[in-house]
Amino acid sequence: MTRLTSVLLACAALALAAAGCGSSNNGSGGASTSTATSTPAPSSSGGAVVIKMQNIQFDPKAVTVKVGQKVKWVNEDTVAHDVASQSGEQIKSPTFGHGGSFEFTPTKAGEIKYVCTLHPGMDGTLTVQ
Ligand SMILES: [Cu+2]
Repeated sequence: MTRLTSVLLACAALALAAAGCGSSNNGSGGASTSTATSTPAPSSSGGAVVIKMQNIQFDPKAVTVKVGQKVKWVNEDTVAHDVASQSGEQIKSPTFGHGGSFEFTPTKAGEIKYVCTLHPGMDGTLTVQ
């Protein structure tokens, strides 16, 4: 009896917890304690857009972002790089080495052409919409 009772109580508690937690309009049960707020995509999914610095190149070389959307350059080379705009909104990062990164958030629409000042030919374009 008591065991059955406690099982029932546990079920009720779980049901209450589930209902209280996160079922707004789909009561499909399933004890999904999902913390579905992770963003696995490295490119763009609302968060920062990542541009790799790899093999003395920006990858991807041309990126389109929205105003206010963060852009993050990540140095995956063994040599140091920087980010400096040549036209459009001003960007000037310090020089940073392997594993380092630099973030920039555009505040207005337009095209930004930028380079790594250390490596001729290492350039990219940021289109801000
Ligand atoms: Cu460079």
